[in-house]
Amino acid sequence: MDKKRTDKEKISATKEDMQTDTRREFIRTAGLALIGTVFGSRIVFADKMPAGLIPVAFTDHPTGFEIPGKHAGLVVLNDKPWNAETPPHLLNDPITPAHKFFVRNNGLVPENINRNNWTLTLEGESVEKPVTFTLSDLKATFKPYTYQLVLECGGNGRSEFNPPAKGNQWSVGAVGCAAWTGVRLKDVLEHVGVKPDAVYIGYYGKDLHLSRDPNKVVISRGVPMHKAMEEESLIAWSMNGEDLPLANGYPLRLVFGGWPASTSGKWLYKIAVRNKVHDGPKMTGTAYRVPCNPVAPGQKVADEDMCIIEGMPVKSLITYPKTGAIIGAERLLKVNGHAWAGDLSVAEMHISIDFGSTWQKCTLGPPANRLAWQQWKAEVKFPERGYYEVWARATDSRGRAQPMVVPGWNPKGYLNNACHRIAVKVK
Ligand SMILES: Nc1nc2c(c(=O)[nH]1)N[C@H]1C(S)=C(S)[C@@H](COP(=O)(O)O)O[C@H]1N2
Ligand SMILES: [Mo]
Repeated sequence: MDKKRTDKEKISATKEDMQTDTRREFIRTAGLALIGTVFGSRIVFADKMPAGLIPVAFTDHPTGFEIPGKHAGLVVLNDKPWNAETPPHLLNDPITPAHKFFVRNNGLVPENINRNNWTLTLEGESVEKPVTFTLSDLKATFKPYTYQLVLECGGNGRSEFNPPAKGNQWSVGAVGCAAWTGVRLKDVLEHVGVKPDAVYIGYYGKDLHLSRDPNKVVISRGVPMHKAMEEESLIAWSMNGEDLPLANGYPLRLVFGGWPASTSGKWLYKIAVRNKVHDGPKMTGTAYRVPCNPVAPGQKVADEDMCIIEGMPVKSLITYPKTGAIIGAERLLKVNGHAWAGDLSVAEMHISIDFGSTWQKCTLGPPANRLAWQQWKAEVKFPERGYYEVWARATDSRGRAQPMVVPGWNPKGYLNNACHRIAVKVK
C-alpha cells in the first residue's frame, strides 16, 4: 500500500479496491496461470481449476485498526460507524468469545447508557395494552434461557459479487455463534397480550443516526410472528455469561438465530407489535431484500419483485488452519470448522482439495441446541508437493448444498454462501 496514504484514507480503502488490485496483479502476472504456480509452488490440480478462478492465496488483506474491547485481529471495514469482521481462523472456538464477535453498526453506539434506568416498552397496533418493563422487571418476571445462536449479517460475503454491490465489503467473517441469555420474546408477548391480527414485530434501538439527529431512526427491522414466537427467540442481556459488549447492543438486544442478523435489534428499548409487515427503515427497497426470482447480474429489479430475506442459507467455515498454511513432508493436514443452515440443521459436510472435482466426507457433530452452529473435522492427505486449496461444503437437512461459486446476484449483495476456501502449500 502507498506509504503516503493517511490513516483515514486507509480506513476508506475498501476490500473492493484491494480485490481489484489483487485481480489486476493476477492478470499482470498471468504467466502464473500458464505455468500453474502460486508463490513458487506448483498448483497441483491446476487442470481442475475453473477458468478465471483467482487463487485464494491472493485475496488476503491486511488489518490495522482496532475497536475498543475487540480482538486486535478483527478486520475493521469502517470506523464510523464501527464495522469489523472476524477472520475465519479467529472463529475456531465452538462458542465465539465476545471480543472476537463481529460488529455491524448502521449508526453510532449510544452514549451514556445507564442500565439501572433502561426500559423496554411493548406497544404497537396489535398489543392489548402498551407495557414498559425495567431490566430488573424483565429478569424478575420471566424465566431466563440460554441458547447458542448463530448471528450472520445478511451481507456476509458481499465482496465477491460482480457487478459489485455497495455496502460493507464483508469477506466471510460477519458471523459468530455465542451463548445468549435472556427471556423468551414469546413469554413477554404472551404476558402483555397480542391481538389476533398481529403479523410482525419491529424493534427500536437507542443508537444515534450518523447525522446525530435524535429524530432519525437508524434501523428498525423485525420478524413475522412465527419467528418471534419461537422458543429460541430471545430478548438477551448477556453473551457468554457476561454483559453484552457495548458494540453488540449493551444492555439489551434481540437475538433471532439463523435469520439475517439485522433482525436482531441492539440497544433495544421498544418493540412494536404490528398488524402489518413492519415498515421501519431498512425493511423496504433493496435493504435486506433480494429478488424473489433469480435475475441477471446488474439487472434492475422492480420493488414488488423484491422479497424480505428470512432464514439464511446453508454455509460453513474452515477455522483451522488459517489460509496460507504450510504443510511438511508428512503431507497430512487436520482441518476443522463450523457449519450452519439458517432455520435448519446441517446434515453433511464435505471438503475438496482438487477444486471441487472430488469430495471427502467430514465428521460432523450435532448442534448444542437448535440454531447453533455445528463443528466438523477431517484429515486430508495431499498426493504431492505444491499449492492446493481446501474447499468446504455443507449440505442442509433438506439436501441443499453450498454452491462452489458465488450464487444468485442481487442488488445489495446478500446471501453469498459460496464454499469457503483456504490456500495450503505442501513443502
Ligand atoms: N439498533 C441496531 N441494531 C442492529 C444494528 C444497528 O445498526 N442498530 N445492526 C444490525 C445488523 S445489520 C447486524 S448484521 C447485527 C450485527 O450484530 P453484532 O454487531 O452484534 O454482530 O446487528 C443488527 N442490529
Ligand atoms: Mo447486517
